[in-house]
Amino acid sequence: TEQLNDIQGDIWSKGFPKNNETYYRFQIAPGSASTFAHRLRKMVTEQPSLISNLTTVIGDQGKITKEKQRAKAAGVEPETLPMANALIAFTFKGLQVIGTGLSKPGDLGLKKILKTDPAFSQGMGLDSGVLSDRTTDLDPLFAHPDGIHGLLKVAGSSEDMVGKRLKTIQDALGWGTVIKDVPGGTAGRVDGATRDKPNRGKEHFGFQDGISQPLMYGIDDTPPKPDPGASATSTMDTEPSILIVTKDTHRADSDRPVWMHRGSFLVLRKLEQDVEAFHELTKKYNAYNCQSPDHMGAKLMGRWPSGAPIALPAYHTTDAPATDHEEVKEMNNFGYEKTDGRACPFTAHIRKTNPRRLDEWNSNSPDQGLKFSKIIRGGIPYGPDYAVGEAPGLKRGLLFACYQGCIEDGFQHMQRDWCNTSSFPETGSGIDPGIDPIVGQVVDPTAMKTLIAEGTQPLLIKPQLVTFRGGEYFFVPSIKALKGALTE
Ligand code: N7H
Repeated sequence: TEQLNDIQGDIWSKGFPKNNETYYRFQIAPGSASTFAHRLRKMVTEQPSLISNLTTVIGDQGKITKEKQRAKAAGVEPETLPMANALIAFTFKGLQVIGTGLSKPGDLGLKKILKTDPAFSQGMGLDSGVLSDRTTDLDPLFAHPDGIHGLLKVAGSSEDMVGKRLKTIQDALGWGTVIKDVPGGTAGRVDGATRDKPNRGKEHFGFQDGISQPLMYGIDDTPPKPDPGASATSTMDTEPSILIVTKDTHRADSDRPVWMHRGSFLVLRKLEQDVEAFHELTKKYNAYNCQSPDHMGAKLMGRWPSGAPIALPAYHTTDAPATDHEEVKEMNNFGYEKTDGRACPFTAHIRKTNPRRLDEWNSNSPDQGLKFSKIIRGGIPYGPDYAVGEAPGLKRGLLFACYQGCIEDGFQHMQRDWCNTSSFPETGSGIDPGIDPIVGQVVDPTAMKTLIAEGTQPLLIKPQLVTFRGGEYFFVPSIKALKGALTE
């Protein structure tokens, strides 16, 4: 319980009723670092419910489950319970500013962080070369030369609940004087919302999202951790230290200050989706051994729009998404044969980002990413739904957010070495499978190729389906650090 009370709740808010969400980016005003620290400590100590922890989020989930049961028994639609959860996170720049306001400057151990967490320390902008990210036409709030110091991520059951919680926290921290919106015209915010029924839970390409998440020993309903040397039973089972910073870590060179324990790194990316291009592409299904546009879409994604994995042929292809816990668990209980790309292409988005090869996962495979490249995803769509013949200029996409215990092993490894790398995963035939058709980013657009079916030509993805519009790396400290190391 002590641990759950100390970890910020949004990190593991599976099932939270997230209808709306805002990402508010702020700077600490010049000369205000110590006032900021004082206000933050006071807020977290005196109003502990404003920044959620895992216990509060799990409690909220319990209330929702009860409401669903009540509604089911009464044969009515469940009511949307008014709720919000908020998280606070900082960039490395933000930590540097906070460090100047502490009673003993230098205590944050920033030099150790620089060494252990280089991607976080330099920020996503300077990581663009590594990630093959474009650097033009970015959301100005991410591209501001003075950068971002902090982030408030607020999710809730309605726009109103989110707005109120954000305003309460902003005021407690000294909005306008102590903290300032990152300049850029939209009050520092970028907002997302789940799509309306019948597309609720689906992202803009029309696929159910949020199905597959790693399961943490001791926190999730997982089988007990196997004895040392014994094999794990599922590629979804995960050591908490892969997702949350703890004192035990697999990285021999890790030298993080103790205040970072029970925190996690948050990767935020605004990813624009070209829905029309996706539909145009899947019309070419005939040339790629697919039976229909839907079938080709499923091959690109690795799941049907319902969320059913195409690697499990017994599964239905209907549009009814998995709803209960057991169904979702079943949809994740599968693996891929190492050299077989027939049922599911090697480059399908969910195979590129989670190769699910238990044999190698349990061994000392040279790609240790199979074990350590895990992320908890918590994104939300933004922008209006796509409509055929719509006015030009409308933009939409995914506010992609993920948590991990180390950015180099988590998101960065996944994006660079898996999604953007044509030779991954190994096919056994000597043929490169290609780039992740959904989220792959490449500098040379003619390289944006992906192999859907053996015996066919690689498919050229043009235009790119998902375009990077800016993002940042953050650290989400423990509640204890918010009350102590970061604010004393
Ligand atoms: Fe992906 N999509 O909605 O089309 N993703 N993703 N993602 N993604 C997944 O299994 C999508 C992105 C992962 O365990 C599903 O929950 C879109 C990035 C991982 O089997 C769908 C974008 C990265 C998984 C999408 C986007 C990842 C996953 C299936 C951008 C990391 C779990 C639903 C606009 C670099 C894989 C599900 C597993 C699943 C979509 C981005 C990673 C439908 C549209 C940038 C690890």
